[in-house]
Amino acid sequence: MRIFSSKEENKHALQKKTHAFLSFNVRERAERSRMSTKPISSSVSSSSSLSSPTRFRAAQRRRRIRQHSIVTKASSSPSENADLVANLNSAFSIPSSVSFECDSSPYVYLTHKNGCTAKVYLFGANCASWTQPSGDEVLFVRPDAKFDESVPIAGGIPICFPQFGMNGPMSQQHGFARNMRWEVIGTSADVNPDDPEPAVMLSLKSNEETKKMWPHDFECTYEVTLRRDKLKCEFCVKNCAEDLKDELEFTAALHSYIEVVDATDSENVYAKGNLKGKSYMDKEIDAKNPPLLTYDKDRVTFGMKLVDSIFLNTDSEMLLHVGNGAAVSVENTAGWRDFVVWNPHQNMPQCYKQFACVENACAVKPVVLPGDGYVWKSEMNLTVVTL
Ligand code: TA6
Repeated sequence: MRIFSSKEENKHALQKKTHAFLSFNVRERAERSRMSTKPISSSVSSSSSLSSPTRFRAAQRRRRIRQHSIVTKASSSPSENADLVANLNSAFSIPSSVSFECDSSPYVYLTHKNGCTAKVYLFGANCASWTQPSGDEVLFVRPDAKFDESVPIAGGIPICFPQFGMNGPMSQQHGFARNMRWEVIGTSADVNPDDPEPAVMLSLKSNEETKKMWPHDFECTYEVTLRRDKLKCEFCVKNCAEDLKDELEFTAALHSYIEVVDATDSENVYAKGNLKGKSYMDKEIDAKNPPLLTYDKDRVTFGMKLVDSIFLNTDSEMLLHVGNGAAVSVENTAGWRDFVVWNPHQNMPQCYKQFACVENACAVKPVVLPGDGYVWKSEMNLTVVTL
């Protein structure tokens, strides 16, 4: 299923040393201020487009960031986790907006003034919960999910990188990013008290372990921002090779699990987009060599059989109607190309009625990223829409 693309085709999502990749600038500043316990001024880009220097400086003044660098160790003991959480709180917590806690595994808890919350585990940088002001959960975690860091968290928003499914050189389905502990490199909250927008930035850098599986120098950053009405997920990959010609090639996805009332209720639960006449790969027919077909409807329903489709080069938004008069908009605001829609049907009889995955992805054609500081940026926004 590997299809190679030229540099030219990926150009729109690649940028070099630009303000659109401020997560990396933040990281660099964090390294310079290592061990400082004082918050320092900085900025995180919230825009998918390039900012002019003036706009950039204005954004810097508006936002406050706490940053630092604390190296974390996967599968730590409960006391090590408790120490880590204490250190993370002293370095990164922001009263009423950002705190660190631990159940079986450490996570950051974001709270918006309007009552929304999000919970992002360091393991896999998985945003496993996003609640509305009403307390309603938007995401779904499977009943078989483990939080002991022995396997990827089965639910929430796992990050598939550096390959989606088996589309890449690795034997590990969906790559290793969802199966490693990420490092916290910064938190922020807007100083405007009416619109605090708490955010956390995490990083995963190549190391000995990743190089055994994928022999490349890279750094990923993932920034989750809790907006008044949106969950913004910005995933970036930097090629750390010195040579421009030393390209990174990867496939990736944000594998969003979204809760629905009853997936078998096809009148009220379905994924809708501008799909009619579009190309898609149907993994239900053949998971290893999915046929390339043309979709003849504008919606995907569930409940009859396994649904596992990759819609190629799609429009930027799909709506998942969840069955209670609301829909979740899954919007690609930068970088992604495809949408994956998945419901396991009887492969998961205990939970398939309760969720569907609608995923922003570069699932088929790999991103090709030159070396010498080039960065690929993607951004997904989830919004609950009342119909
Ligand atoms: O995104 C859909 C998919 O690739 C399916 O093919 C299915 O395997 C699913 O992901 C779940 O994968 P996982 O390894 O998390 O069980």
